[in-house]
Amino acid sequence: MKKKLTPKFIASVLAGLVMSTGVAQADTWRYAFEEALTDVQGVYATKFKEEIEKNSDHEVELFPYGTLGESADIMEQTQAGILQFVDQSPGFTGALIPEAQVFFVPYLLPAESEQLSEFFRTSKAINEDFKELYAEQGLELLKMFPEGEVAMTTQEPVKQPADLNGVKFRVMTNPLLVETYQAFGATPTPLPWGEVYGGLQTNIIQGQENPAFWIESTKMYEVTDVITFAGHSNFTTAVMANKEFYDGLSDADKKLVQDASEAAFDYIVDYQKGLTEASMDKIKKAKPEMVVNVLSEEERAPFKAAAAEVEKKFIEMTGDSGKAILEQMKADLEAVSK
Ligand code: 6CS
Repeated sequence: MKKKLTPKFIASVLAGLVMSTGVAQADTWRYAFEEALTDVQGVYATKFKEEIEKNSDHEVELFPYGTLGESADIMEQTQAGILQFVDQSPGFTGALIPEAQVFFVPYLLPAESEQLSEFFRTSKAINEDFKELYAEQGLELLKMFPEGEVAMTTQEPVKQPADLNGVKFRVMTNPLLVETYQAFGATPTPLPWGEVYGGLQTNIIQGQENPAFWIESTKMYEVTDVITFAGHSNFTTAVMANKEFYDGLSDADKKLVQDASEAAFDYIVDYQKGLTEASMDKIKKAKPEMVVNVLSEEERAPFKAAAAEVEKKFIEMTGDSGKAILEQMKADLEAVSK
């Protein structure tokens, strides 16, 4: 995970890829993601690969984080057709598709996991409206799925927004997350993933947010003292294909890709049962002095109040299109809450 991504290293990997296209079978599909093979995105990708290879002659080559660059790089490579599949989280897609920032309106998504997976499975906003927006960027959206409740990691306890005053808080590179953490009282600092551990270690930043499995697997707990669950967000990610590549597939291959995406979705929902608890247990074992706070309803109230302001900003940033997606999402959420 900590391999240095020098321009020379990236160039050599890309050169290798370009060269290999001449000799590799046209059927080898390349799929990059933002995490390690054993993290949630990697487990999803592995299941997708297994399904494709079990049901066809195609091969899927997986490129975890650290092999091809940052999230922005793998998106660029997919849009350019160097990669066929990419997993990029909306946290990084905001510049390309501003509406994808809707996932950062705090307290929008339900905390309850069955309800949440049902929402992703059935939502019109996710499965139809976002599909169109991604298509406009040359991307075939295959699946969006949740990766777990997001927790804040800091050096001091956070019980109220005022506790975040003066805290340089890393967020993924999207403008709405900056608004969210401003509304929460912090000083938001957008950074790509590769700069987070070092930034915390050297005190350039003092806080960040991520799901428990990621705080554990990337050893971020080593450079943090307090973990706070405020229930404000669930980490959402998205898997897509280069649209030109996808459109060029036979109907049978399109079905193969869709079926593999469905199977991987079901698998990853199941895989995540108990993952937050298991990850927190590992963190507490590795660092017994870690302070873990789950905010009460009363403590959450001022964070919830800030959500209205962020929602307003989202609509200002995205106009009618964003407003329509937000309304559709609320209707879809209402439908699964019954
Ligand atoms: O915070 C981030 O940047 C990273 N977090 C997760 C859970 N996955 C990938 C992403 O790069």
